Amino acid sequence: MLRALIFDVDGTLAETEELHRQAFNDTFREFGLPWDWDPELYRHLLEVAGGKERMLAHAAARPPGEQAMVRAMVVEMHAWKTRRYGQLVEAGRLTYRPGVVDLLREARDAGVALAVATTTSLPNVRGLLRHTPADLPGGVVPEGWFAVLAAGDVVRAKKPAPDIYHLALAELGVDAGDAVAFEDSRNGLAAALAAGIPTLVTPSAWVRPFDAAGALAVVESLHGMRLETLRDLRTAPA
Ligand code: XBP
Ligand code: MG
Repeated sequence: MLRALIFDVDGTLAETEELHRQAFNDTFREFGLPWDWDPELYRHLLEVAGGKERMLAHAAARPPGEQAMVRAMVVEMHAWKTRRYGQLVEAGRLTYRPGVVDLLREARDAGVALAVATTTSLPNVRGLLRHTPADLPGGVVPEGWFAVLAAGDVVRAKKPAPDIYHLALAELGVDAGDAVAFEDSRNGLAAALAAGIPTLVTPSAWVRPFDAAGALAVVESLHGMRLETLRDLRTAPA
Protein backbone atom coordinates (compact mmCIF):
# COMPACT_ATOMS: atom_id res chain seq x y z
CA MET A 1 0.00 0.00 0.00
CA LEU A 2 1.31 3.47 -0.84
CA ARG A 3 1.45 5.31 2.47
CA ALA A 4 4.15 7.98 2.07
CA LEU A 5 6.04 10.08 -0.47
CA ILE A 6 9.54 11.14 0.58
CA PHE A 7 11.14 13.99 -1.30
CA ASP A 8 14.74 15.03 -1.66
CA VAL A 9 14.98 18.84 -1.74
CA ASP A 10 17.97 20.14 -3.71
CA GLY A 11 17.45 19.37 -7.38
CA THR A 12 14.16 17.52 -6.74
CA LEU A 13 11.66 19.95 -5.23
CA ALA A 14 13.45 22.87 -6.87
CA GLU A 15 16.61 23.70 -8.78
CA THR A 16 18.44 25.19 -5.83
CA GLU A 17 22.06 24.61 -6.76
CA GLU A 18 22.72 27.93 -8.48
CA LEU A 19 21.78 29.71 -5.24
CA HIS A 20 23.91 27.29 -3.19
CA ARG A 21 26.81 28.00 -5.55
CA GLN A 22 26.40 31.76 -5.16
CA ALA A 23 26.15 31.42 -1.37
CA PHE A 24 29.37 29.36 -1.29
CA ASN A 25 31.22 31.92 -3.40
CA ASP A 26 29.97 34.81 -1.25
CA THR A 27 31.22 32.85 1.78
CA PHE A 28 34.68 32.41 0.28
CA ARG A 29 34.91 36.15 -0.34
CA GLU A 30 33.71 36.89 3.18
CA PHE A 31 36.36 34.61 4.71
CA GLY A 32 39.15 35.84 2.41
CA LEU A 33 39.60 32.55 0.53
CA PRO A 34 40.74 32.87 -3.11
CA TRP A 35 38.12 30.36 -4.29
CA ASP A 36 35.45 30.82 -6.93
CA TRP A 37 33.39 27.78 -7.86
CA ASP A 38 32.32 28.21 -11.49
CA PRO A 39 29.34 26.17 -12.74
CA GLU A 40 31.53 23.51 -14.35
CA LEU A 41 33.61 22.94 -11.22
CA TYR A 42 30.49 23.03 -9.04
CA ARG A 43 28.85 20.32 -11.15
CA HIS A 44 31.76 18.04 -10.24
CA LEU A 45 31.82 19.12 -6.61
CA LEU A 46 28.13 18.23 -6.29
CA GLU A 47 29.18 14.61 -6.24
CA VAL A 48 30.18 15.27 -2.63
CA ALA A 49 26.91 15.64 -0.69
CA GLY A 50 26.69 18.29 2.01
CA GLY A 51 28.10 21.80 2.13
CA LYS A 52 30.73 21.26 4.83
CA GLU A 53 31.84 18.00 3.24
CA ARG A 54 32.04 19.73 -0.17
CA MET A 55 34.25 22.54 1.15
CA LEU A 56 36.53 20.06 2.94
CA ALA A 57 36.79 17.90 -0.19
CA HIS A 58 37.79 20.93 -2.25
CA ALA A 59 40.28 22.08 0.39
CA ALA A 60 42.02 18.69 0.28
CA ALA A 61 43.49 19.57 -3.14
CA ARG A 62 44.52 23.09 -2.14
CA PRO A 63 47.69 24.48 -0.50
CA PRO A 64 48.29 23.50 3.16
CA GLY A 65 47.48 27.00 4.47
CA GLU A 66 44.03 26.98 2.87
CA GLN A 67 43.43 23.42 4.02
CA ALA A 68 44.23 24.30 7.61
CA MET A 69 42.10 27.43 7.47
CA VAL A 70 39.06 25.60 6.08
CA ARG A 71 39.42 22.72 8.56
CA ALA A 72 39.49 25.20 11.42
CA MET A 73 36.66 27.37 10.12
CA VAL A 74 34.35 24.99 8.29
CA VAL A 75 31.51 25.11 10.82
CA GLU A 76 31.57 28.91 10.93
CA MET A 77 31.86 29.17 7.15
CA HIS A 78 28.95 26.81 6.67
CA ALA A 79 26.79 28.73 9.13
CA TRP A 80 27.54 31.92 7.20
CA LYS A 81 26.78 30.16 3.91
CA THR A 82 23.43 28.94 5.30
CA ARG A 83 22.47 32.49 6.30
CA ARG A 84 23.49 33.84 2.89
CA TYR A 85 21.59 31.10 1.08
CA GLY A 86 18.56 31.93 3.21
CA GLN A 87 18.72 35.55 2.04
CA LEU A 88 18.86 34.46 -1.59
CA VAL A 89 15.89 32.13 -1.12
CA GLU A 90 13.97 34.84 0.71
CA ALA A 91 14.45 37.10 -2.29
CA GLY A 92 12.07 34.68 -4.02
CA ARG A 93 14.53 33.35 -6.55
CA LEU A 94 13.32 29.73 -6.55
CA THR A 95 10.45 27.95 -8.27
CA TYR A 96 9.20 24.41 -7.74
CA ARG A 97 10.12 21.96 -10.47
CA PRO A 98 7.21 21.07 -12.80
CA GLY A 99 4.56 18.77 -11.33
CA VAL A 100 5.89 18.93 -7.76
CA VAL A 101 3.12 21.04 -6.25
CA ASP A 102 0.35 19.08 -8.01
CA LEU A 103 1.74 15.80 -6.70
CA LEU A 104 2.10 17.19 -3.16
CA ARG A 105 -1.52 18.38 -3.29
CA GLU A 106 -2.84 15.07 -4.62
CA ALA A 107 -1.01 13.13 -1.90
CA ARG A 108 -2.24 15.50 0.76
CA ASP A 109 -5.85 15.15 -0.45
CA ALA A 110 -5.53 11.34 -0.59
CA GLY A 111 -4.10 11.01 2.93
CA VAL A 112 -0.70 9.83 1.70
CA ALA A 113 1.91 11.18 4.13
CA LEU A 114 4.57 13.61 2.93
CA ALA A 115 8.17 13.80 4.11
CA VAL A 116 11.50 15.34 3.21
CA ALA A 117 14.84 13.51 3.37
CA THR A 118 17.65 15.85 2.50
CA THR A 119 21.33 16.51 3.03
CA THR A 120 20.80 20.22 3.22
CA SER A 121 20.24 22.08 6.47
CA LEU A 122 16.78 22.41 8.02
CA PRO A 123 16.65 26.24 7.77
CA ASN A 124 17.15 25.86 4.01
CA VAL A 125 14.14 23.55 3.72
CA ARG A 126 11.99 25.86 5.81
CA GLY A 127 13.10 28.90 3.80
CA LEU A 128 12.26 27.19 0.53
CA LEU A 129 8.77 26.26 1.75
CA ARG A 130 8.13 29.73 3.13
CA HIS A 131 9.34 31.75 0.16
CA THR A 132 8.76 29.69 -2.98
CA PRO A 133 5.51 30.52 -4.75
CA ALA A 134 3.01 27.70 -5.27
CA ASP A 135 -0.35 27.68 -7.00
CA LEU A 136 -2.23 26.99 -3.76
CA PRO A 137 -4.66 29.06 -1.66
CA GLY A 138 -1.96 30.46 0.68
CA GLY A 139 0.46 31.01 -2.20
CA VAL A 140 3.05 28.60 -0.76
CA VAL A 141 3.27 24.93 0.24
CA PRO A 142 2.50 24.90 3.99
CA GLU A 143 5.24 23.34 6.10
CA GLY A 144 2.46 21.59 8.00
CA TRP A 145 1.77 19.42 4.96
CA PHE A 146 4.95 17.49 5.79
CA ALA A 147 4.71 14.94 8.57
CA VAL A 148 8.51 14.73 8.70
CA LEU A 149 11.38 17.05 7.72
CA ALA A 150 14.54 14.93 7.98
CA ALA A 151 17.44 17.25 7.15
CA GLY A 152 21.15 17.84 7.42
CA ASP A 153 23.39 16.93 10.32
CA VAL A 154 20.82 14.98 12.34
CA VAL A 155 22.27 11.69 11.06
CA ARG A 156 25.80 10.32 11.29
CA ALA A 157 26.38 9.73 7.57
CA LYS A 158 25.02 11.76 4.66
CA LYS A 159 23.84 10.45 1.29
CA PRO A 160 24.77 8.09 -0.36
CA ALA A 161 24.40 6.45 3.08
CA PRO A 162 20.76 5.53 3.79
CA ASP A 163 20.68 7.13 7.28
CA ILE A 164 18.48 10.11 6.45
CA TYR A 165 15.93 7.81 4.78
CA HIS A 166 15.99 5.44 7.74
CA LEU A 167 15.25 8.40 9.97
CA ALA A 168 12.40 9.63 7.75
CA LEU A 169 10.81 6.16 7.67
CA ALA A 170 11.14 5.74 11.43
CA GLU A 171 9.54 9.14 12.07
CA LEU A 172 6.77 8.42 9.57
CA GLY A 173 6.20 4.96 11.03
CA VAL A 174 6.06 3.56 7.50
CA ASP A 175 7.81 0.52 6.00
CA ALA A 176 10.22 1.19 3.15
CA GLY A 177 8.06 -0.80 0.74
CA ASP A 178 5.06 1.40 1.47
CA ALA A 179 6.85 4.59 0.44
CA VAL A 180 8.16 6.12 -2.76
CA ALA A 181 11.25 8.35 -2.76
CA PHE A 182 11.98 11.11 -5.28
CA GLU A 183 15.59 11.89 -6.10
CA ASP A 184 17.59 13.79 -8.69
CA SER A 185 21.11 12.49 -8.20
CA ARG A 186 23.31 9.42 -8.00
CA ASN A 187 23.99 9.92 -4.28
CA GLY A 188 20.32 10.43 -3.53
CA LEU A 189 19.22 7.36 -5.48
CA ALA A 190 21.87 5.24 -3.77
CA ALA A 191 20.70 6.45 -0.35
CA ALA A 192 17.02 5.75 -0.97
CA LEU A 193 17.65 2.34 -2.53
CA ALA A 194 19.97 1.36 0.32
CA ALA A 195 17.05 2.06 2.65
CA GLY A 196 14.90 -0.25 0.51
CA ILE A 197 12.60 2.47 -0.84
CA PRO A 198 11.25 2.31 -4.40
CA THR A 199 12.65 5.47 -5.99
CA LEU A 200 11.65 7.65 -8.90
CA VAL A 201 14.47 9.69 -10.44
CA THR A 202 14.02 13.16 -11.96
CA PRO A 203 17.58 14.27 -12.84
CA SER A 204 18.21 17.94 -12.12
CA ALA A 205 19.91 20.28 -14.55
CA TRP A 206 23.01 20.14 -12.34
CA VAL A 207 23.70 16.43 -12.15
CA ARG A 208 26.06 14.75 -14.54
CA PRO A 209 24.51 11.75 -16.36
CA PHE A 210 24.45 8.69 -14.13
CA ASP A 211 23.36 5.08 -14.18
CA ALA A 212 19.97 4.97 -12.47
CA ALA A 213 19.84 1.18 -12.25
CA GLY A 214 17.36 0.08 -9.61
CA ALA A 215 15.12 3.14 -9.98
CA LEU A 216 11.38 2.66 -10.50
CA ALA A 217 11.74 4.94 -13.52
CA VAL A 218 13.65 7.96 -14.72
CA VAL A 219 11.47 10.88 -15.80
CA GLU A 220 12.37 14.33 -17.04
CA SER A 221 10.16 15.96 -14.44
CA LEU A 222 7.15 15.18 -12.24
CA HIS A 223 4.87 17.02 -14.66
CA GLY A 224 1.68 14.95 -14.90
CA MET A 225 2.85 12.43 -12.28
CA ARG A 226 -0.12 10.98 -10.38
CA LEU A 227 -0.40 8.66 -7.38
CA GLU A 228 -2.02 6.08 -9.65
CA THR A 229 1.07 6.05 -11.88
CA LEU A 230 3.31 5.59 -8.84
CA ARG A 231 1.17 2.66 -7.66
CA ASP A 232 1.41 1.07 -11.12
CA LEU A 233 5.20 1.53 -11.24
CA ARG A 234 5.57 -0.09 -7.83
CA THR A 235 3.66 -3.17 -8.87
CA ALA A 236 5.09 -3.50 -12.40
CA PRO A 237 7.44 -6.48 -12.86
CA ALA A 238 11.11 -5.40 -12.87
C1 XBP B 1 22.10 18.27 -1.34
C2 XBP B 1 23.45 18.86 -1.13
C3 XBP B 1 23.59 20.21 -1.54
C4 XBP B 1 23.69 21.46 -0.85
C5 XBP B 1 24.25 21.36 0.48
O1 XBP B 1 22.16 16.90 -1.60
O2 XBP B 1 24.39 18.24 -0.75
O3 XBP B 1 23.33 20.34 -2.83
O4 XBP B 1 24.63 22.18 -1.60
O5 XBP B 1 23.50 22.02 1.39
P1 XBP B 1 20.82 16.06 -1.79
P2 XBP B 1 24.22 22.38 2.78
O6 XBP B 1 19.96 16.80 -2.75
O7 XBP B 1 21.28 14.74 -2.35
O8 XBP B 1 20.18 15.90 -0.42
O9 XBP B 1 25.25 23.41 2.46
O10 XBP B 1 23.11 22.91 3.66
O11 XBP B 1 24.84 21.13 3.35
MG1 MG C 1 19.20 16.24 -4.63
